[in-house]
Amino acid sequence: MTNEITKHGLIVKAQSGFFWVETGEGLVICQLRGKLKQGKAKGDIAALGDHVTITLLDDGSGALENVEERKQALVRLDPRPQGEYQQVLLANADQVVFVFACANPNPKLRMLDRFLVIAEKQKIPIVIIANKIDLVENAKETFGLYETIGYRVIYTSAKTEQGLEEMRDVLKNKISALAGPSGVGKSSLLNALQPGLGLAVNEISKVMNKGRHTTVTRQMFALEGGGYVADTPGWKSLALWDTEAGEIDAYFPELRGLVPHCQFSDCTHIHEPGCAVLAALMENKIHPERYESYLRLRAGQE
Ligand SMILES: Nc1nc2c(ncn2[C@@H]2O[C@H](COP(=O)(O)OP(=O)(O)OP(=O)(O)O)[C@@H](O)[C@H]2O)c(=O)[nH]1
Ligand SMILES: [Mg+2]
Ligand SMILES: [Zn+2]
Repeated sequence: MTNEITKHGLIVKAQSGFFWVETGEGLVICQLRGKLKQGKAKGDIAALGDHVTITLLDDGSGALENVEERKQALVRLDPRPQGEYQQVLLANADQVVFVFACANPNPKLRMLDRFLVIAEKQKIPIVIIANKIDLVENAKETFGLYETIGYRVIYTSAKTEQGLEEMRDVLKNKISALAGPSGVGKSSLLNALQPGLGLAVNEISKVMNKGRHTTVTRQMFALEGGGYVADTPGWKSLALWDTEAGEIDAYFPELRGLVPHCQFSDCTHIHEPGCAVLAALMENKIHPERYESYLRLRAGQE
């Protein structure tokens, strides 16, 4: 080869050792350069959302030369015979967007609280979408709680198109991981924002849900206004690995400010005297359901 051309890019799709890299001048399909594969990998060396350097090969494909350090990553632990392996669902997400429905299906707030803790631990900014507001009288009754804690909640209806401008605004020029239970309207919302987008996302997640041994495609989709959304199914199976009971309180925004005021530095906030969390609970400054979620996550349930 005479003069090698190197380019920077973003991995927008990953499947079976192939990486689709958006260079700004089109997509290049790449494979890992041999040197990157050396040693026993404990996790994905390259993944969806990674910023990379590639060299263009004569046949139009590319070699992945270097992977930039990740800002953070959504990671799932995969137990394998050779030892635990860290699968990267998405690297460098600017935010995670949790979609829940106000009704049909009823919002599973225990699940939302669990998702929130996982995202807090991974230090990924969070947006909550309360969809299907057309089905209830007052969506704030259910989701307003999360606003008081400090989370951004966007109230939407894919049906009446309420809240779509705000959603579009929040997604613009960012890489967003989208997650939420089945049937809450994720695809409908994306389709309402940009026709065809939700359908594309759905196709991928169907493939991913078939089982662990089928081909896994991870992909993010370009938004017309700039930015990407990536469907990240499988949050339900994202264990709170590597998390100790004693750190869970730090992932509840309304608890973490109180912890320094507890009498004991290793307070579990369950039974101790002089506990600032229990005091706040008594004064209705902490929502009992959130406290229940804290107890459950602490106990490793759910
Ligand atoms: N009334 C009402 N129905 C909605 C709304 N958004 C979606 N739906 C309906 O809810 C059902 C599920 O919507 P989907 O968009 O397929 O949900 P999803 O989250 O993509 O589900 P999965 O792909 O299974 O994860 C469909 O029948 C939609 O028409 C809404 O804002 N209001
Ligand atoms: Mg869908
Ligand atoms: Zn305490």
